[in-house]
Amino acid sequence: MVFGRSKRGDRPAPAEPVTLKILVAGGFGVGKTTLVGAVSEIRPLRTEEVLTEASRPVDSIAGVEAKSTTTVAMDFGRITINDGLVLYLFGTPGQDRFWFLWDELATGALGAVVLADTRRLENSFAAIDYFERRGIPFTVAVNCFDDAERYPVETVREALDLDGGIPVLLCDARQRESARDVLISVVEHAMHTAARAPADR
Ligand SMILES: Nc1nc2c(ncn2[C@@H]2O[C@H](COP(=O)(O)OP(=O)(O)OP(=O)(O)O)[C@@H](O)[C@H]2O)c(=O)[nH]1
Ligand SMILES: [Mg+2]
Repeated sequence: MVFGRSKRGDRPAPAEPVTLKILVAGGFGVGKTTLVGAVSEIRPLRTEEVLTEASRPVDSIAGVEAKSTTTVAMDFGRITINDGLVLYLFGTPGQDRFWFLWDELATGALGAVVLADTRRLENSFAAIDYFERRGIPFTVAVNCFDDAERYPVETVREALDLDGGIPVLLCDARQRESARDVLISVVEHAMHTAARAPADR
């Protein structure tokens, strides 16, 4: 009996998905590790260390009293948005003393999420400044903690003195769908920014 080659062999090899690097940044204890963990389809890599008594005067955990650990290097996760697009997520450390790691983490990033907590909005300024200075497109996502007052996104935009073109969203970093929407917003915003760039020059 003669076996013919199946038709399957004639199919073009599936195209490799585009992979993009996205940073998940923001102030101390704002929910970066939580977001990466909620959305990642692989077991996220975490670099958590226990918060010590000595750090209490420096790193306020007001509003996140259940917090017992902090990220000391980075979080890493992955999410497939569709057949053609995979995002690699890099969560930054939130404590100021780990700023020296940010440049390394930001290398090659397409865009970033700046997570914000309306109870400590001022903690977002450093991350916003960082991305503005380097021209890295970012979305601001307010992580709506249960006992935090809710504000309309336009109020948050004003308080953070953000450009009209920067997306501002409300999210729940614990919810996969919500976190996914934030990441899609970053990708869309970065694409629009890249598309506009040649005309601006
Ligand atoms: N209620 C509520 N708690 C949250 C939410 N997101 C995070 N948390 C809690 O808040 C605390 C801080 O979350 P993390 O994800 O560790 O914050 P982080 O930004 O990674 O913190 P650092 O790495 O230390 O800067 C944890 O105890 C979480 O369980 C949220 O959306 N709602
Ligand atoms: Mg963390």
